[in-house]
Amino acid sequence: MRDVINRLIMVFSLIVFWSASPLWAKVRIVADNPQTFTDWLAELKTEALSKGISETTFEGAFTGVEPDPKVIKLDRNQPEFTQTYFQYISKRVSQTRIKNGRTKVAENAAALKAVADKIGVQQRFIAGIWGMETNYGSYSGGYSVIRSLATLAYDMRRPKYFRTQLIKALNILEEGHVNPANFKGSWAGAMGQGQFMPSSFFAYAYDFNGDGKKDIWTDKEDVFASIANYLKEHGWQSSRTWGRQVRLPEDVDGLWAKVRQTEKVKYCRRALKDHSKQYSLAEWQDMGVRTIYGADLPAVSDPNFKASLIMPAGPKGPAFLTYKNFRAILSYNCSNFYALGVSLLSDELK
Ligand SMILES: [Ca+2]
Repeated sequence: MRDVINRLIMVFSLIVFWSASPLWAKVRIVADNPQTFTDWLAELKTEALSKGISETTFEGAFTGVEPDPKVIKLDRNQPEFTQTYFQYISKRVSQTRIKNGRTKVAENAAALKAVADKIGVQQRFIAGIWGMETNYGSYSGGYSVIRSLATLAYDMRRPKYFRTQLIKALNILEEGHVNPANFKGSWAGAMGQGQFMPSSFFAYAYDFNGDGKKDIWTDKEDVFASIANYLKEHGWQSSRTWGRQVRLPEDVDGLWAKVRQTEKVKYCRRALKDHSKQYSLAEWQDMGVRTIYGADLPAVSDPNFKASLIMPAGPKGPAFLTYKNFRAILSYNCSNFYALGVSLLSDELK
């Protein structure tokens, strides 16, 4: 028996050693699919043509396209999220980004105002997402959307998800929203100045200037309207803000024990598991929570207006009450650091 166990331990150790070794990493850079890319592409073509993609669009999109080893490498080596809250915020909401943001907001004042008025999302939040996603459109990724998505769809890690995105990307070309030469995005296929995946494009992108194209790559009005529409469709309230930094009563642990979430979080778990239960501002006031300046929390007449507490740097760090709009920002990217980044940047762009 002991012999068997020892043998099992040895086999297990070898597996662990092999999977952690750099040699393995090197081997794995090739896409993980027993089918050749050519055969795979032929099957994809049949599917695409049955879904309304023309032969011309398909052939145009795939001429000379091979899987991109760089994309596979990036996909395999996504770093663990090890930044602390303060490291993240100081980098993402830097003085440079705030300063650039004020310039960009001033330069695009007319377009931002027109979009904000029509869609009902305040300008500073549109600019906040724009700034966090692509540094106000200055960096939206230089990868070919088709090549990246084809690589990830051909590879076997999440083939189904990326195949769907790839077909939708072909639909974008088919409908002529973007010049194929400009069809660029992040290595994972997030596109344009607001970094939409192709499925989000069809759900939320917005043709604001009415030229028949949802141009989230080069048309500022379309970019802003698409970001705003995304938030709006995820429950944005134009008369409210994201939340606020607050001062907690002395017994933080006692408060947290009382308010912490005890039910199972059903969506955006990665972020919402760290939120307290939701209470009205009057209830938070009763529990001793005040504004960061020590004043009473504002009185809100709407009984459905609730807020949840987060402490992104732990009980000794800053505390925030977050409102419904904060959850709309989380729908863009399910990360409290990200949503706080957008929120704090927006506050600076008021
Ligand atoms: Ca347009």
